[in-house]
Amino acid sequence: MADFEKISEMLQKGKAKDVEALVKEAVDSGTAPGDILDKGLIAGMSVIGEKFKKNEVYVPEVLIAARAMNAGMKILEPVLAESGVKPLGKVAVGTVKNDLHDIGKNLVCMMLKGAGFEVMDLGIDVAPEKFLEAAKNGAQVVGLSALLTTTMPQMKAVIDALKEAGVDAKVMIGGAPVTQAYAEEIGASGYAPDAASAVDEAKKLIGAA
Ligand code: B1M
Repeated sequence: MADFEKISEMLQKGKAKDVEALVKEAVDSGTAPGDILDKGLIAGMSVIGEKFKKNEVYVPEVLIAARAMNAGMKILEPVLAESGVKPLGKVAVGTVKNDLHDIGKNLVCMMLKGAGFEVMDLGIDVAPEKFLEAAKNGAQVVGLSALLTTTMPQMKAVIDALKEAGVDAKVMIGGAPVTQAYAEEIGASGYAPDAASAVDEAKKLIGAA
């Protein structure tokens, strides 16, 4: 029987090597990969997400936990692909055009992956056409990050591009200067103030909350 608690605990402590070894052990012992993901890795990352929301842990701890998550995922991903476990949904995330800030965006990607989403990381300085393309390629949620007041209007440009093309994807926005009021003003489907809330919001937007 795999020790899910231990996987979760080591992930929260950011012990990448231990997580990798425990996941390998669990896979080798024939544990269902979906269980290793849900009860071990995702369970651990959820605890980190909740603590991050409450300011009980900070960005460095989240990054270290995410690195441990990635170490486990490296072992688990091929097994999951073979076993046909479906991701929760597909989200494309990027920092908007003319904006080069990516620390928050990376955290959002890690948390979404940690929650079981398939994440297309579009990078920084992403033009509206690239977000549109991602939505056409199956992203149910398009996630936009902006850190500059001068680049926030790019979020509206993405929403307009999606509308014009008649593509029905939800748009979730976030970033230090972004607010719920701004999301409402530009017609975004959702807003999240931090990376852990981005998971809740994405789940809500695809009807999985
Ligand atoms: Co820049 N910068 N910066 N910068 N920078 C800010 C944003 C600024 C507030 C600093 C300041 O003046 N006090 C200011 C913006 C002012 C404004 O517009 N109101 C600023 C400026 C002016 C600039 C330049 C213009 C400076 C210059 O060159 N004169 C320039 C612009 C470059 C460009 O983008 N074109 C610039 C450059 C840079 C660096 C390259 C040096 C570096 C970025 C490095 C990198 O990202 N790889 C940088 C940094 C590090 C910052 C600060 C210090 C920190 C940003 C950060 O990473 N925070 C920032 C000051 C600050 O915010 N205190 C500042 C940590 C991160 C975890 O938080 O990104 O907010 P954040 O993400 C959070 C939430 O917002 C949310 O979740 C995350 C985790 O909880 N979130 C989402 C983010 N995206 C989300 C998406 C979602 C949901 C939630 O859904 C999709």
